[in-house]
Amino acid sequence: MKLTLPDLIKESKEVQFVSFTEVIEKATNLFRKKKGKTGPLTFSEGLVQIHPSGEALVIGDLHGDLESLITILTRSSFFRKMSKSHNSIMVFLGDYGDRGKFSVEVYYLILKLKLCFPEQVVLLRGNHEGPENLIPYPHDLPTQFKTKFKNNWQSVYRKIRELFNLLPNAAFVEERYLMIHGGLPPRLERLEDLMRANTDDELLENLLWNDPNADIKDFGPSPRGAGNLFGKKITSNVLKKLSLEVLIRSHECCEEGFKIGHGGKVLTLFSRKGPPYFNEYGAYLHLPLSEMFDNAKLLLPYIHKF
Ligand SMILES: [Mn+2]
Repeated sequence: MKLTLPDLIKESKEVQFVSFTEVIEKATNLFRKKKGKTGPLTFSEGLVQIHPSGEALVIGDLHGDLESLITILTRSSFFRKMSKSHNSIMVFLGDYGDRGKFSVEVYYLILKLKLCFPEQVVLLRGNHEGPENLIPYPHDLPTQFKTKFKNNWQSVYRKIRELFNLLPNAAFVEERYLMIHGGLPPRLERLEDLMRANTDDELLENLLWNDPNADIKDFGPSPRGAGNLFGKKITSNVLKKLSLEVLIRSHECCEEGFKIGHGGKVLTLFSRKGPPYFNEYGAYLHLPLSEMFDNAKLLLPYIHKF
């Protein structure tokens, strides 16, 4: 029998050590072997190419907010759309755990989605899925694992960290959008450069941690203590070099669930609500992939607040 969205939600709410471990192991195997063109996506080392046809659901930071994830999946009807058409895809922009109470459930749900629709789901790496030498603070995933899995927590934690290292760092839609969790490094000459982020600590840190800034012209240190701030000039230079039009990223809380910066060249999406943040809305993007939009302001009709 085919899994439905209500089944999947029920499973994620009931997740235990055995089912969680199993889903991590299966997803790890999938990430290890999945390379090349399958359906609407082409998977390369660290980078996913999205072909410009069909539609995408794009989701920003979730940080353990299971309720918002369920709201998005239910309202967008994308589970049904993906079951019906190969050209419907989902892109998650990273930061699935920490902060919210339901990190385990959120990881379970998104990994299970990936296993159900391996050719249609993209799970990008956020700074909360970052390398072991750059752990965000606060990182309460270990505490949540201890509470839920008791003495078994360490083995699950080891496994999920291994999986984090396999998540792609970036995705792009030909001639249109670059999708990453944080932001742009100052020098990026071609899309292929994104594939070496796993062997380049500085590049990876920039991709996962950077934020766009309206006041800074060029590039400068971030108050986060990791990554940098990048200005409008960097955005326009890098996008031009990559022949892309708009950067779609998450990583920052937005009062309205989204914000547009750098003259419409950067769209930030934030898809969770509740403490420790104070945003009134979360938002997601329902993106028609074949249409050409060269400015995030043109994407406004496709942004859904909840
Ligand atoms: Mn982040």
